[in-house]
Amino acid sequence: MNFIDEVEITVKGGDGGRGCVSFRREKFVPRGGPNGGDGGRGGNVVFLAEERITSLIDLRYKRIYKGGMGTHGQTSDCHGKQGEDIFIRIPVGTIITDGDTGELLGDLTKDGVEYIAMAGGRGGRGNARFATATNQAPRHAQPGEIGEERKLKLELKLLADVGIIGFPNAGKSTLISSISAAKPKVADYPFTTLKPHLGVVEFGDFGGFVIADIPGLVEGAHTGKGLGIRFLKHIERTSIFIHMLDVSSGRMGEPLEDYKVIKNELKEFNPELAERSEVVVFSKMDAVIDDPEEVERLSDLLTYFTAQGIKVFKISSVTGAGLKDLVNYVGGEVTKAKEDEE
Ligand SMILES: Nc1nc2c(ncn2[C@@H]2O[C@H](COP(=O)(O)OP(=O)(O)OP(=O)(O)O)[C@@H](O)[C@H]2O)c(=O)[nH]1
Ligand SMILES: [Mg+2]
Repeated sequence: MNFIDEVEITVKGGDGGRGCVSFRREKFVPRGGPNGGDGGRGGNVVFLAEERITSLIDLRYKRIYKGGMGTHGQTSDCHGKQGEDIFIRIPVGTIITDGDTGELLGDLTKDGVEYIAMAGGRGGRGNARFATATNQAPRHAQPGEIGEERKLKLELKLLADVGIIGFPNAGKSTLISSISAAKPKVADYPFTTLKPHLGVVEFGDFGGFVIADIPGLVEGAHTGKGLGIRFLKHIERTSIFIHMLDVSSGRMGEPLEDYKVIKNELKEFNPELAERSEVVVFSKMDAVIDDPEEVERLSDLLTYFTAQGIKVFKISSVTGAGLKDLVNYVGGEVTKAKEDEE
């Protein structure tokens, strides 16, 4: 699978170049002073967050990143050149922690943001720097500082405003492909979606909101069943969930059971997620047959949620019914959440 959201790597600052020992030797100047230049600083290892990078996959294949070495100082007060900085391109939303202590070092949440993970070693000073009144001909210079090394853990947590959750086959990917330009695979079997997808939904005048479709959850997901819950972290940063329930006639099992199972899986993963604001979506309304029993079934279901103050939207991604209302409501909630943040 080409979606990797956790890697461990080692970064090492470039070694500093060594300082030079040398003396001026010119015709008719019998005892020239020291003129050894400083060594160059070692290169830094720098992370660069870029929107077009969507996974940490590239870091899977290369585990050690080292800044370039500074060149040595030279005679005639020539300083060494600075070592080359190494840039590691990572997705926006990557969290960097110390691999040994777990200390949080950086959270790169904006496109174009840089983070210096390890600075290069200093260049050694050349002997020209050591001349004093009492020692006009110093015969020593400093070695360059060796670049420091550090283990880092990188973890990608996608940045989305809205997360779509639900059982496999509930119609999550169909919804995101109906309201955004994202085109994840849609198919009539569970676990079609194997990695998170992001889509931008046009809304209001702030450039829309970002919605995330993640693989379906099943009972026991927190113990690793199905695709497990490792994708849940990608909706941890959203402000609202769209909880999708397949309400079509003739489906296997009960929508309400699905709902409760997923709530429980969320709680097992992170109790805070089970408390996050959500709207419930009755999906596949076009596939509900017109029959009094079915009408009653849906109205009971609706009553259950409204009694708890949970807003319900009835939609069909196939006919487009209800999509506008859903987008308007969710967009409004996202806008409010953003204003609260500011
Ligand atoms: N009739 C009808 N079928 C739908 C609708 N939305 C989705 N489907 C169908 O339901 C099936 C599953 O849809 P997906 O969007 O792949 O479901 P998913 O929730 O993303 O599934 P996973 O990725 O496996 O978790 C597909 O055959 C869709 O065509 C709808 O509004 N009406
Ligand atoms: Mg899907």
